[in-house]
Amino acid sequence: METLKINGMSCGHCTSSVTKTLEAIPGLSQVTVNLDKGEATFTNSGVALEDIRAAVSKIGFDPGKLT
Ligand SMILES: [Cu+2]
Repeated sequence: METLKINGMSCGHCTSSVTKTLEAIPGLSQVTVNLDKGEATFTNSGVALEDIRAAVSKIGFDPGKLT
């Protein structure tokens, strides 16, 4: 599992947007987004971090570092 910080989520709609966006990326699975922690966790089979960060930015959130 990898964990990515995601800044800017403020409610359940935000978490579901991020969840759907990450689930739509081929290669990511078991996506869980935690609003309180501001984090997304997922299993990544070979997707470049920059591609994941770009997808999150595109829908208006600020992706941080992998932790
Ligand atoms: Cu929201």
